[in-house]
Amino acid sequence: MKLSFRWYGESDPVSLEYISQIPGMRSIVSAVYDVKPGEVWPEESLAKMKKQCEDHGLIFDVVESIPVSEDIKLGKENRDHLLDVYCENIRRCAKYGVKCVTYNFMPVFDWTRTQLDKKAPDGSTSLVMYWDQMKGLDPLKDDINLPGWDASYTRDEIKRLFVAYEELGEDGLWENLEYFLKKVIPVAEECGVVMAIHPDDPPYPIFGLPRIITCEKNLDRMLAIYDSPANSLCLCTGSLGCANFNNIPAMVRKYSAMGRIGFMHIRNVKIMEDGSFEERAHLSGCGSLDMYEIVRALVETGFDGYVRPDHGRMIWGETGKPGYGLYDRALGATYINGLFEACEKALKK
Ligand SMILES: [Mn+2]
Repeated sequence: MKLSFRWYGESDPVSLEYISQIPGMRSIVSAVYDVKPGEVWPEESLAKMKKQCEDHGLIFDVVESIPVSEDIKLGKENRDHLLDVYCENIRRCAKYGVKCVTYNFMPVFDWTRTQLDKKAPDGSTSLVMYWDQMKGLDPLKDDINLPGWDASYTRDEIKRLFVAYEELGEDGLWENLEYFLKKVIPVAEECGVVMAIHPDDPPYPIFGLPRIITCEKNLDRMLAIYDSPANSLCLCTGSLGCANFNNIPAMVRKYSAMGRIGFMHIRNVKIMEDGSFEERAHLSGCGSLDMYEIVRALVETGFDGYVRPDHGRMIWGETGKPGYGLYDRALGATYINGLFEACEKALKK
């Protein structure tokens, strides 16, 4: 496996120097943040990112994400233009050494939490989603201001999007994903890039918006649309794992054996009795997921793709971007290294 770490560019309070000090760290996962979604990424930005990483002994070879415009997801008339831009961005990333591009196909917003700094008894804070804080909220009536929601939308725009997705429904979203894949994957194949779709977070409908990258049956369907190693998964254990119906070690084993996992996001999550969930420390004992079984599944199937610790808690007084502090993600990386070393040595015996 290739150990990686997400970095938000020069505005990230976590420096490349600090990231490079994490044992075994190899790759930087980043994106171009200085243009709007739907625009072509300047080559200078990619060249600069590559150089900055190299200066710290790191490799910039994973992009997270090239965002997919709502108009592509909705199948609007201008999608062909937006897809041309999308493909051009894949080509440009490849030119600067990128091997894996992550994206998602979630309508309107990327992820849903009700609080970003929920304090645990030990004083650490993390992201949580509690159903009792979601109940009664209606995006068509209320001014919803949940963390993770794109604040650039006006209330009217949000309402229009909700209506458009209601009309589109799950079937329509599948059709538009198919259209996207059939345009994009051949380009990725041509330039040696693996496209890795991130599952919906959480993996079930929120406020009636359709969600399709949610479970084994749907992942099978997504991979079958375009049968190529370039059409792969970013298997996020925490996103799929906040629903009890997903058996994460079994899914990891299956898709890794198929050679269809380009990127692993490894983190732990605790599912509560009512389906609410809390992001927890990476250690198996801290959440609902068995991290040892997840890593064993990867090792035993010969996984050689990218791995990164995903969201961490805020600990030791650190402040910064919720989920993306240095300390707890570095602890996660070290734990992941330990699991891999143990599983690899056990396999050789
Ligand atoms: Mn993730």
